[in-house]
Amino acid sequence: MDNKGKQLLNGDEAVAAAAFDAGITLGTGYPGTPSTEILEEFERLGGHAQWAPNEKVALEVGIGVAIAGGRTVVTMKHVGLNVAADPLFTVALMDIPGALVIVSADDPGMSSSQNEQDNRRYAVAAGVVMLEPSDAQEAYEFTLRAIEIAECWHLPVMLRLTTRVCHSKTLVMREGVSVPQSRVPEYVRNVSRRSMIPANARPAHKKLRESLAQIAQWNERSGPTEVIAGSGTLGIITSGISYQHVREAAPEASVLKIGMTHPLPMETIERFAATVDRCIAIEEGDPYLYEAIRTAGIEVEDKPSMYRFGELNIQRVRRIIAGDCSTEAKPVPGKPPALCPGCPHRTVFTSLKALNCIVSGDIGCYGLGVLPPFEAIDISVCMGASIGVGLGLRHALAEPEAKRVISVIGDGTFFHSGLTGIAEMVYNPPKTGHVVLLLDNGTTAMTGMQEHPGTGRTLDHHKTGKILIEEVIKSMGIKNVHIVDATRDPAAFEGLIQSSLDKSELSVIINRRPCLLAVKSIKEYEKCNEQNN
Ligand SMILES: Cc1ncc(C[n+]2csc(CCOP(=O)(O)OP(=O)(O)O)c2C)c(N)n1
Ligand code: SF4
Repeated sequence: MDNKGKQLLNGDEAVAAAAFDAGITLGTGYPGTPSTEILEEFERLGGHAQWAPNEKVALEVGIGVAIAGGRTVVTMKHVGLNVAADPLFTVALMDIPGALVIVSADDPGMSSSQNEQDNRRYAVAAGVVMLEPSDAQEAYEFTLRAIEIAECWHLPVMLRLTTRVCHSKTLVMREGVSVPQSRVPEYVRNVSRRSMIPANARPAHKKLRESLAQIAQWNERSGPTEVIAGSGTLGIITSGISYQHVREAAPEASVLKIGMTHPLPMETIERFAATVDRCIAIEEGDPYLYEAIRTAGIEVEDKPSMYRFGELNIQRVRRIIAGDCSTEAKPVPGKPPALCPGCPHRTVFTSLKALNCIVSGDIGCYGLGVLPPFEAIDISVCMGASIGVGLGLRHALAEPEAKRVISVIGDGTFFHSGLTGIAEMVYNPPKTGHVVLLLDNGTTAMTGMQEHPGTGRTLDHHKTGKILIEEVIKSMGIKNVHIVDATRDPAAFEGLIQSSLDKSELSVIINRRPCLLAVKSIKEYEKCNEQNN
């Protein structure tokens, strides 16, 4: 396939194209809006991509590839980096000869996330280089640059995208195979830089700080920083998608666009600030640039605090420049999200509501059970939390209330981070026992029907090892394991839930019925796999 020339791509597709053009050895990650399409597109282009059970495992696999000298891109949404944070902080200290590019797709405005965290903070906290593209062309170029930087410094590089960059299309000039192909992966032993016991990690930390100081100097001289000369009265320091809004909102302003946001090119910033009468940092989310610049003793204005929340747009940038803190017009309310008609989760929430359960919920389509008409979920924190939170409630509440507590988790989320919740349940069982309701709809529906270790199919839907949820749960020591389909017999389902709640034992009820929107594709994949056997 011709991979040169101009193409209309969104940011996710552009990262995938760059990964393909750079001959990435393996793309790995975990689905999560707005990052999911990167690996799907990479695979569609002909790259080798796979879904890991969660982001931590994805990053660990990526570390292995890069230690072997290969090139890898590891993709996740912003909250996924919380899951992967443990290996992230340590791999930053290591010497990794291959290219490890970690894509964090942040979601300012929370269009499909449970929080609005700004992962630029992770780059600083972990000491990882970060590049921030402002459109799809830069998403392409910065992916290639991230590979170069990673291989030059033997360090991981983070690529921070945000929703608008991920999902907005611009023309992208693809270079074809532009970065020299990485060396053929081979294992070269370097224990002191790869085995992070304290004796090795102490000097490694010093080495990392030295490297970051050198990279900051490189960023001053050759980094992806752009100055757009304009008026001497107004200067704007910006990065990522905010740059596009700034150019439209204030075409007359002088602009400093920073492509590498960690480590920052502070001397360049100081020189720029000195050329303008008024200098403002305009950025989505946290006042990351503002705080760093002020800490360096450079005069710069922050956006008013009301603009810390949600995405920026041209109108909001105009208001920031004007210092306008009046109440903003409310966006036209869209159609509220809802479970599809015929969704297997529907009957479940009708029953839980009728039984007056205290529901410790989780993240997935079934999270919509919190909204009318069900209003059946009491708590949801993050992926996998339903079981631990439910157990905590059971430990703390008096018996009659404790026996109303049920944890509800999906099959995808179970493999992501529910397994350790079951381990906790068996290891530290509450006096009243506990009931977990596992909604097995045969897919990761919420993020667009991705495969997971329980489906028995790989990212490209080919047959692979399949983990049977019930067998795992039984082998972990749960005796009461039931497999049901609530839609077929809602009354029997309700009866089973109630009798399980009444017992002071541990029970897992697996409600197995495929996601209505996935049934057709699942049948086709299975048929195809059977024919190929
Ligand atoms: C740490 C983290 N990674 C990824 C996501 C994105 N995400 C939201 S729900 C979900 C999985 C849902 O799958 P499942 O539990 O099977 O429920 P379903 O949507 O199929 O009902 C994912 C991956 C997230 N919210 N948090
Ligand atoms: S996509 Fe599937 S799981 Fe999600 S609401 Fe629709 S039918 Fe239910």
